[in-house]
Amino acid sequence: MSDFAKLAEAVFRGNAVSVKDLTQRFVDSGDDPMDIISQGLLAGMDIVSPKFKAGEMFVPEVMMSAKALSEGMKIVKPLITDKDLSVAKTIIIGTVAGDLHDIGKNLVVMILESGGFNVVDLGVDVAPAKFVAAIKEHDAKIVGMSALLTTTMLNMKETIDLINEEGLRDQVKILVGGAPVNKSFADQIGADGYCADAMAAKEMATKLFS
Ligand code: B1M
Repeated sequence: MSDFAKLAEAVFRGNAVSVKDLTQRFVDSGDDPMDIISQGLLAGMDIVSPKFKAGEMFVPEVMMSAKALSEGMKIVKPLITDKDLSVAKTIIIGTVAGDLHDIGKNLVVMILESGGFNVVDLGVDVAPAKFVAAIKEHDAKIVGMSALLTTTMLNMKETIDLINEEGLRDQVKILVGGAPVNKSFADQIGADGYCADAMAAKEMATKLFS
């Protein structure tokens, strides 16, 4: 097994200690940070994604892999130059106003980051105006919203309405997700896509950016 494959394997296994150790060793031996990310860290998540989709891995295991990956990313990210990071790949995400659930949203954030996206996480209980301000500040092309309550999912529409009113709708694609949300609701409120899970969010974002 090549050394990068060992790093990918450690990510897949969710072994954060090993990921940190191997990543640091690659950095110390002068490997290109982008190679460490693409051939090691992200390659590990590429093993996870299809297994999660196929029901061969479950949420806690995926979260361990994503956490392990983020430990490696913490080491290499400061070494990446601006030219490596595409600003066009910025995604704003948050749990909508009135809603404090963030486990699923955090998983989505980790998976999107593992896909190489620059994710601006606004946290929970995010008011429509805060989404709008973040779109303007980061010149984002994708906005992701999460809601876990049947009451707060209505705030997704409030947010989309404000994005419309502010004249930003043509600039952004809007993806929604969360347990009570489905495709028909997403269509009804004028979102561009419904994501059943974190992998779907990554796939849709990848498609929208390509
Ligand atoms: Co709450 N809660 N909760 N809760 N809670 C639910 C959602 C509920 C279904 C439980 C129940 O009654 N059976 C129910 C909602 C009922 C309804 O609306 N019809 C409920 C309720 C009622 C409440 C309170 C009102 C309870 C109370 O205080 N009386 C309260 C509300 C607080 C508030 O938000 N204002 C409340 C509080 C809490 C806790 C704080 C205790 C805790 C949240 C902790 C936290 O998030 N930090 C909590 C939890 C943990 C849950 C359950 C048990 C689990 C949710 C979860 O984390 N799932 C939940 C019951 C359930 O769903 N079985 C429940 C795991 C997570 C990985 O899945 O979030 O669906 P999920 O995310 C998935 C996808 O949906 C998708 O990808 C994720 C990963 O694959 N996805 C996205 C999610 N967001 C996305 C965004 C995207 C794309 C995909 O953007 C592009």
